[in-house]
Order: sequence, then structure tokens, then C-alpha cells
Amino acid sequence: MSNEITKNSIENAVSQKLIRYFGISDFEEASKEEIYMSLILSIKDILNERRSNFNRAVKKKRAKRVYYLCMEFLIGKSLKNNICNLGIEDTVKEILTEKGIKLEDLYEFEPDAALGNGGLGRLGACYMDALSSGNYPATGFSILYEYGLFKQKIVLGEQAELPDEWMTYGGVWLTARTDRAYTVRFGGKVKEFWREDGKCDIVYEDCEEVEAVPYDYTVSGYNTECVNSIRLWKAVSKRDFNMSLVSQGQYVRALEEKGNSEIISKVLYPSDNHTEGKLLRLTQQYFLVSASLQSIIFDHLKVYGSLENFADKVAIHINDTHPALIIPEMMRVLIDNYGYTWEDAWRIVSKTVSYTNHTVMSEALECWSEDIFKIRLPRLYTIVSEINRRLCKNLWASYPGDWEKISRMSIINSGSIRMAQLCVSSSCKINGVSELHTEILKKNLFYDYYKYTPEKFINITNGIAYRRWLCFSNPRLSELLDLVIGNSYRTDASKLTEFKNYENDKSVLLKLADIKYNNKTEFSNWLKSKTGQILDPNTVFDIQVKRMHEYKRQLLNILNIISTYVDLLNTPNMDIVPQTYIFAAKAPPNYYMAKQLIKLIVAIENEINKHPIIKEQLNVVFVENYNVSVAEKLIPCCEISEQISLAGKEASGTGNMKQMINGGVTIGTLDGANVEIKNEVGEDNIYIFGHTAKEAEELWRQGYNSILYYNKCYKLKNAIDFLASGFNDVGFVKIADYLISGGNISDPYMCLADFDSYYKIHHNMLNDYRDTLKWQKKSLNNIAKAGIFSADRSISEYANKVWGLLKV
Ligand code: 26V
Repeated sequence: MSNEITKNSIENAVSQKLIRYFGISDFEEASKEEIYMSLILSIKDILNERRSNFNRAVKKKRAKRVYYLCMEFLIGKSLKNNICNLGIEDTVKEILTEKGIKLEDLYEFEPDAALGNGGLGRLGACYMDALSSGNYPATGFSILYEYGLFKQKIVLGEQAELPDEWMTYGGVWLTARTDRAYTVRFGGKVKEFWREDGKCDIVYEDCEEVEAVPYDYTVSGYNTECVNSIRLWKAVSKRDFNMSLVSQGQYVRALEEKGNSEIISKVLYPSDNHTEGKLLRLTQQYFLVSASLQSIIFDHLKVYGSLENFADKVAIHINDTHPALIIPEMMRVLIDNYGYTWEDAWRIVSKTVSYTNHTVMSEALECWSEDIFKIRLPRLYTIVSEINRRLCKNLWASYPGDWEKISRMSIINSGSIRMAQLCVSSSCKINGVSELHTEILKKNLFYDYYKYTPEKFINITNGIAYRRWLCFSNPRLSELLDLVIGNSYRTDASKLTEFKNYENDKSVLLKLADIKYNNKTEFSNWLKSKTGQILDPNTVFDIQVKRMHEYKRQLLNILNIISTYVDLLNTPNMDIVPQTYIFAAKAPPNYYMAKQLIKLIVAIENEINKHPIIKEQLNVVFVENYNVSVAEKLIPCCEISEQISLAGKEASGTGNMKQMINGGVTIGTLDGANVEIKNEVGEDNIYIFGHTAKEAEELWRQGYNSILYYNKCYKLKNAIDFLASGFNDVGFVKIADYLISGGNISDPYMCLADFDSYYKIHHNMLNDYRDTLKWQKKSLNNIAKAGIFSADRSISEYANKVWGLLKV
């Protein structure tokens, strides 16, 4: 047990840090930055001590560990989360208030650790939180992207990308472990030297060596002594300064040479709508995998001295295909470095590795050109080829003569190395992230594999770290819950169902309305102070926040907004529920249509701003630089949660769960986890519209023709015509063309096919909103039924069904 944390101990710790790191002996003289740093360093000490105690307990128990490999962790801010997890928020506030400092200001000061694109990365962070909260021994592995993804700024109505310099103040959480650096090799030549005993020595020549230096980010759990960490690798050049260049006065060139390999950990790739098989991305993936595996093996050998029990004590999780190279890399290390036979190595690897698929979008399934792969990772290429040769041999035995099936299933095909096939053929378990998504994996994407090894496929529906998303970011609502149902839901989300008993309690329903109004007011004030954008908390807040992508169909929402706008232009005193549409999203810098959509939303916002009367009825804002902390402010304000992807395309969604648990009512298609949300809350408490996944697929197969819908629905026609004619001095003819003039490839995500049912159900929804009690009852039901979407539940399923992991 670690020492008890008291007001005194925290105060002393912070004072000590101020002295040691900043030479300040008087609290009063310290700047906000210095206090911020000192507070974090003090909390880090507490967490690190707990981490070392927890690790000792894990070793003593010889407990199995899970290693969660992911190219992205969208951690966000940690100060508040850690303080709340430790249960010391009141104490810290008290200390700071005495010194005239607001803890809230320090929270604001912390930058987001935004090492992710969206759902996938945030899921990784939520799962690390749940692993710690559940007392599971776990380590996350990723890359220390110095400039994150990018910081979004709206400049002249369009997205501009700036480097996100989060490390200056966000790096305080990191602990550099220079003592645990490893070398990662790229390129060069591989030579095999066969010995007389039949073994083979592998010698590498002329390869490029990069040093991987770990920086550990501690992850606390709620109300527990368990602390885990995410190990982030930084690339450091191993090349010494070329002194001859320096002495020739070419200092800058010497720096450039050294800097080259360090590019590996500079920025994260955006999840574009197409993978280009970029060399740097492959390099990043191998860098992550090779360094992480060395670290895993080192840890294991330190405890057990041998790799014989590796598969019993280690679970390695591949989050999406991005870290799939761990499979051939582990084969390489076991065979080349530890003398294992292929068969023995394979037994270990295929028992250790499990894989989660996060998308069925074919553009997002990563493939590498054999030529690039061969040059960059020559030894791994040999191993992948051998894995593939043996796989095809087995497939041939099962399906003699069925070349078509075998070529669909093979890892290497037509000059490309397919990571999904590598993962599915080699993992002990494969899971999708919602019921529907897993069914689609089984029926479509991985159909052949499902028939081949059905026992490997399972579903684990995603979950969220609901303490962050409800308890800490919506204190008004969680206080009400504490009062009404007690606080046991804070450790057991299933207890939220008790809230349902209050669905007809008028005072509770009115309190819910009040809380929402206060959250909306707080957000409106914050936004106004930051950007000058004006919101009216008396209007209904209709929110669509997620990555910008065609399949998520922000455009469907926009078309409905434009149609309402046109109606208001024609009939200014139309009786409508005053409505505010809030968008926030980053678009991948190379994704033309996604950037156009942002431009369009901003243009509508500006257009409406020119009509103050209309703005009172219909307001649109684009909130820039969407990230975890913006989400934490925005989601508690959600009344209408837009989850309107084309059915079959959104693997799960997790924003839908976050908004639901904050009382947002979903308008959505039967896609991803929306299906399960509907099953939980019942038809009265969700607004479902549009084609089902099956219907959408069928419609597309028959030869979808968007123009038919345009001609059939006058509202839709008005909206698209208005879009084409342009407003706010900007024309969007290209978007109109994209919807209706591309022959059978126009409107690829079938916005038009779902428009009619969308606007009708949206209209009904707004009408229901007029009746506060009726609406709040729906909201209450959403909160009460959200417990199942807790990451604690997801993680316990992973622990039981995939990793064989026990709590320590
Ligand atoms: C693909 C690529 C390919 C190009 C290089 C960069 C890059 C980065 C990410 C991706 C795949 C993105 C997959 C993804 O984010 N899936 C989301 O996962 C969430 C968590 O399971 C899920 O809720 C969302 O529905 C799903 O879209």
C-alpha cells in the first residue's frame, strides 16, 4: 500500500518541486506554469510509486500481462482525470484556493495529448483507463508523435493545418526511460550462414539503425492502487554527428543527416479515405512493433528467464491491422535470436496475438507493395512469404483446387502484402466492435476465414471510459445521479439502470432539463470567449462531432439544414423549434471532399450570421480544432446526437455512447452500435431512419441512381439547387454535382436515398422536443440504459474471452 495522500503531503510535494525544479521557495512567487508543472510532477510521483508497487505484485503473482499495440492513443488531458481518479480534487482545490489559484485554470492550461485521429485512438485511451480501473496488468505501446496529428484552424473559411506542439506543457507527464532504449533496423542486406548443426545465422549488412527511446505515460484507474502505462517510442538517430562535415563548416548538413531517421516520430498519419502505402507509415509501424517486442521480451525474461511460457504469460493485442508486423517480427526474433524452429515459434505467436478490426471500408485496409516491403524490411519479407506459403499450403489441403478462394485468403496477392489477411490468419481471436459490425465481418469482409476458423471470431462491442465522459465532464449530472441513485454507478455502470425508476418523476425530469440548460450556457460562454461565436442556450443543441468523412454523412445533416434555411427565407415567421447545429471535425489534409464539407459548413454559418432574424431560429456553428477536451465540454450539452452514417459503414461509433450517457437522444441509422443502443433504450427513446445495412447494400448492387430521389423530393431538390447556386459568395456546385451529376457513381454514400426519412424523423424529433417532460423522459432513459457501453464491460470481455487475463 502506498502512503495516504493528505492535504499536507500534496502541499509539501508541490513546494518541493517548486524549489527543486524552479528554484522558488515561496509559493506566492511561482507562476501559473510553474505551479502547473510542480503539481503534475507531484501527482506523477504518486502514480509512479503506485505503478512500481503494482508491478511488484504482478511479478510476485506471476500474473499474465496484456500488451495493447496501437498506432494511436487519443489521451486528451490527464490532470483532471488523475486527480479525480485519486479522489483528491477537493483537497487540491483547497490548497490552490488558499494561494489564489483556480484548479480549473490549470486544467485549461494543459494541452491535449492528441496522438490519434478519432474513434480508434480514443478507444485505446478509454481501454487503458478501464484496464487500470479493473486492476489488470497492461501496457499500451505507441509512438511519441512530437507534433501529434495537427492543430486545426479555420482560415478564410477553410481548414488549415498547423503543427500541434503539445509536448511543451503536455510532456510533463512523460518519464523518459533512456536506460531502456532499443535499436530498430531498416533496409540493408540480409545474409544467411548455414551451420553444420542445420541452424542458420542471420547477418545484417548496411542497414540503417534507429534508436527507439521509450517515454512512459502513466495511466491511473478510478479508486484503485493499480497504475499502468502507455509506452511511447521516440526515434533517435544512431548516427553520430558527421564530424568531418562539421569541421568543414557544414554544420547544418550534419544536423540534417542526423535528423532524417528522427522523422519517424514526428507526426501521425491522418486516416485518409485511401491508403497510399506510404513508406514512412510502414517505417513507423515496424518501428513501433520492433521496439515494443524487444521491450515485452525483456520484461518477460526478467521475470521468467525463458520464453517457454511466453504464450501463457503474455497476450499481445493488435488494434486494427496497423501493428500487424508484430506477427512476422516475433517469428523473426524467436527463430533468429532464440533458435526456435518455425513450428515452435508459430505455436507461440499464434497463441499470443489477437486482433480487433475497426473498419470495413476497403480503402482503409492497409496493403504494402511487395517491392517497398522487400527493400525496407528484407528479413521480414522472407518471413511473411514463408507464413503465406504455409498458409496457402494448408488452404490447398482444405480447399483443393479452389484457387479463387485461396487467392482471396492469401496474405500476398498481385504484388501486395495485405495486413488484414496477415492478422486474421495468424491471430488466436478476431473481433469486431459492435454486433452488426462483427456480423458484417463474418458475412462479407472475412467470410472465407469465418468459414475456415469460425471459433476464432467473436464480438466485443466497444465501450467508453464513462467516468471521464460522464462523472468528470458532466459534474451537474453526476451529482444528480449521486443524489437520486447513490454513487455505486461510479464503479459499476450497470447501476445506472436504477435511474429508470425516475422516468415519471417530474422533479427529476425538470432537474435534467435544468442541468442541460446550464451545461449549454457554460459551453456558449466558453465558445464566445474563445472565438466570438454566439450560441443561444434556449435553442435545441443538435450535435454532430466526429472525423469528417463521406460515409459519416455530415452532408446529409447539412442538406436538411439548408432545406430548413430555404424554408425560413421563404416563410420567415414559420413556427419551428429554435435549433442550433454544432459541428466539429478534422478533415485529413489530403481528403478533398472532407475539406470541402468543412468549407461548406463554415460558409453556411457565415451566411446565417448575416440574417440575425433567421439566426434566432436556425443557427449553425463549426467549432474548430475538435479534440478530447472540446468533446468533454460539448458532449454534456448534447440534446440531439447525430449518428447518421450509411448503414454498414460505421464499425461501431463511440461518440454515440458518450452523448447517450449525457442524456443526448440519438437520431441515427441502424449502423454500428446504434443498433445496440436502440435495443437498450427501445424505439420510443431513439429516432431511427433510413435504409438498413442489408437494404443499402441491395440498393447499391441494383445500380443506385441518386437523381431519382432528387426529382421525387422537392425539399431535397430545393436544398441541392440552393447549394449549387451558392451562398455567402461561395459556390458549391462541385458538391451538388457530387450528389447528382456523376452517373451511377454520384452520391456514393447514398445521402439522397435516406434524405426523405431523415428529415421526417428529424422533424418529429423536434416536435417531441417541444414537450419538456416527454423529451426529458427520453433523455433519462438514454442515461439509464448507457451502462452496458462502459469500457469496464468491454475490457472484462476482452480479459475473459480473448486474453485470458486475471485481475491482480
Ligand atoms: C486507417 C488509416 C489508413 C491510412 C493511414 C492512417 C490510418 C489511420 C487509421 C485508419 C483506420 C481508422 C479506423 C477507425 O478509426 N475506426 C473507428 O474505430 C472506432 C473504434 O472501434 C469505431 O467506433 C468507429 O466506428 C470506426 O470508424
